[in-house]
Amino acid sequence: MEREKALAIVEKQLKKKRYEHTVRVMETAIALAEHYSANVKKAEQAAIFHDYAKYRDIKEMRRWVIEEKLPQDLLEYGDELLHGPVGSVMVEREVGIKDPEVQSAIYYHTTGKSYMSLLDKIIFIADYIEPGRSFLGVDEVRAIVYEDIDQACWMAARNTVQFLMEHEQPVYPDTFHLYNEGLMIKK
Ligand code: DGI
Ligand code: FE
Ligand code: FE
Ligand code: FE
Repeated sequence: MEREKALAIVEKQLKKKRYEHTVRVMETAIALAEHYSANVKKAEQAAIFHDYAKYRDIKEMRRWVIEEKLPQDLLEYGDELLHGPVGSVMVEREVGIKDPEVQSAIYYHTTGKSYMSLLDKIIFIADYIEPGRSFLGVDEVRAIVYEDIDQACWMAARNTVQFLMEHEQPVYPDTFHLYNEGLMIKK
């Protein structure tokens, strides 16, 4: 699908601020894909659609989780986690995007997971470091992402776990798995 056509489709789904975020995630993901020799067109498409479901009705998303037989524990960790997994199915049903690599990157962009593909990592970290983000510690991640994308993803997971725990929010197991994986590789 043409970039302009894809952007026009998501623009209808998103508020202005979120659409602008999406364009920055796209630019960041393309730069990372070029740097790491990933599939640039898939990175572009996954980035454009990563937040496709962000503003869908929560009840509707919960229904998709049940009817599409997504992991039912998604219903217990806070509604912010729904838009990735549900979005990965919605883009197939509503837009016709049927590409397991692209859909996986959309699926895991919020939580990450262990054993991410290169495309999963690019979308996960592009969403975290795009220039509009100001998370505590994000500059440290930006400084390393072109040298070591695994370390960058690990730092993002660590920062997110820390943030969620400080606010006594539940941490989804996939996010912990990404955090633990980084420590085990570093031995
Ligand atoms: O959709 P975006 O705002 O662009 O970014 P995102 O998809 O990374 O979503 C960020 C939100 O997700 C933020 O409110 C924190 C939340 N989040 C990320 N990881 C976890 C999480 N929430 C829970 N409960 N558990 C997690 O592991
Ligand atoms: Fe998101
Ligand atoms: Fe994120
Ligand atoms: Fe996003």
